[in-house]
Amino acid sequence: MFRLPLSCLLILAGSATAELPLIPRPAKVVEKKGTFSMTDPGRVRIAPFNGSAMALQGLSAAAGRALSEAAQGQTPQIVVMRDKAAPKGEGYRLEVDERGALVSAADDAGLFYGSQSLAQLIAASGGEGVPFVSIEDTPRYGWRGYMLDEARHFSGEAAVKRLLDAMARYKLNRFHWHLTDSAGWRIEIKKYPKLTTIGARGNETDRSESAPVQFYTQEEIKRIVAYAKERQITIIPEIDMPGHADAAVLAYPELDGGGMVQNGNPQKWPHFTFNPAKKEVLTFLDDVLKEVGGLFSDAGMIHYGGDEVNFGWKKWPELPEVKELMARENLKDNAAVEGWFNRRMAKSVNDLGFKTAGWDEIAVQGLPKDKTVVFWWRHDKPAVLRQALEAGYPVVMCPRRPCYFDFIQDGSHKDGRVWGGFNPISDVYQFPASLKLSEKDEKQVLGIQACLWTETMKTQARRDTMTWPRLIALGEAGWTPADRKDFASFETRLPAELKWLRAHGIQTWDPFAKTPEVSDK
Ligand code: TNX
Repeated sequence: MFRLPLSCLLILAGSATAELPLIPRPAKVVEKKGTFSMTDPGRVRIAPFNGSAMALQGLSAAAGRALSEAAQGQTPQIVVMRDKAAPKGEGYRLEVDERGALVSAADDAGLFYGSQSLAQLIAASGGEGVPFVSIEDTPRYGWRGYMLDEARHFSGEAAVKRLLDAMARYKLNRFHWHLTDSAGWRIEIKKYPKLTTIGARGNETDRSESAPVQFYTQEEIKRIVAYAKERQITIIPEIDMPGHADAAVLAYPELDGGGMVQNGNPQKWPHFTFNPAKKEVLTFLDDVLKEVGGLFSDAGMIHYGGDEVNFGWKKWPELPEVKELMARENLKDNAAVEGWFNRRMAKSVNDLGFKTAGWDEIAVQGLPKDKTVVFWWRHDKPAVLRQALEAGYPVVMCPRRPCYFDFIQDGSHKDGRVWGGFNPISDVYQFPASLKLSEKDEKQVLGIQACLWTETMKTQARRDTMTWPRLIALGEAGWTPADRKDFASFETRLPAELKWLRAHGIQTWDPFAKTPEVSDK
């Protein structure tokens, strides 16, 4: 199909030895004798897709020079093409032989990931030529995610874009954006300007009047969503309700669910809910969801939180609106009110054309199975996961252990959570083997996700070093089939990635050199 000029440099190498420098490790690899090197002018032919510019850029960066599109009649050395017969569902085939490299895939993500793998091989070849190889690769899970809490401490556009670049490199495809919480409201809502003029002021560690407001304008959000899409990453926005609501209540005190804003200061859990029964609250949330839906129209779902309410805040029945609701709907207690609120807001989300995503508390609220996604986070409650699966919900698994990256990653670290243990990179890598999921369970598991909660993370350096390199391990755990995972092999491929991260302005903790932890204390 494509031929190389005779001038093409071919080096016949001995039998392949070291493992290919690919992270995540592909599903199937057959190495062959020989290597291929690009010759000038390094012509490529890339099928048009959303991300083809990124693919060309990635290959050029790997080759260390600008590669150019082959004109008609010219023979390309790299071809990236659509092929219905190639692996489906984000998969790709990559063949490298004496003619050059051929990436074929059935969808955009596959074309992108195949190009990424080739770029990694070219970059690592260091002028020695890319080994002849035949790769067939498809991901284990369709959901390979990372959640960033921007409410407690704000990262901002530049850091988020760097993060998205790195996520794409490790074939992570879902960015769960925790945009609201008690410490700050970080998304502009045109209808309610005080959410950002007041609600976006300060953060978890600075509540002073002089603290800056930090939030994303709708223009910035659109830009970031498009940036992610080019990298095959879907962004799922989270607007947390009915709890974690103090920033919104600070801006609009009439939304208060029980006197939790005191002296202008939001209180901590459990004093942090919207009034779940007040008409103005429901209208407000409907309006917010409408604007959010418009900004994230490709997200497929809106995450509405739902966490940490009923088991903490007991004063709802004292609110007149809740009293009236309980009488009208025959709701006997707090939990029943929470259920009513969940169903009411899920309907709004569904009516906007989105599925409802929520933390695992929502699994008992009687929401429709086909329109709801449950995020299992309470690692100490395996029964909750079981029950969500048995009820038929699709599940994203992000249990605190080992998926919460506000937990420390090394025994020598002091700043960060520990709960019957911590989250070393090896545990992240092995996840979810310890859960012993059946084949039937696996069908309902959408995938896995890491979550970075930022209460204790004031600086980008700390957020980076809590995230990396564990997120690389999560990437491989989410992509590579269970029988191809091998931590020892992963460790041999990791050092090159620490270098890549640093070269791209991202700090990382070094598990080999055991660099000191970056603490904000
Ligand atoms: C629990 S996870 C929370 C977050 C905290 C986190 C700290 C979840 C659904 N709620 O609000 O930041 O623990 O680890």
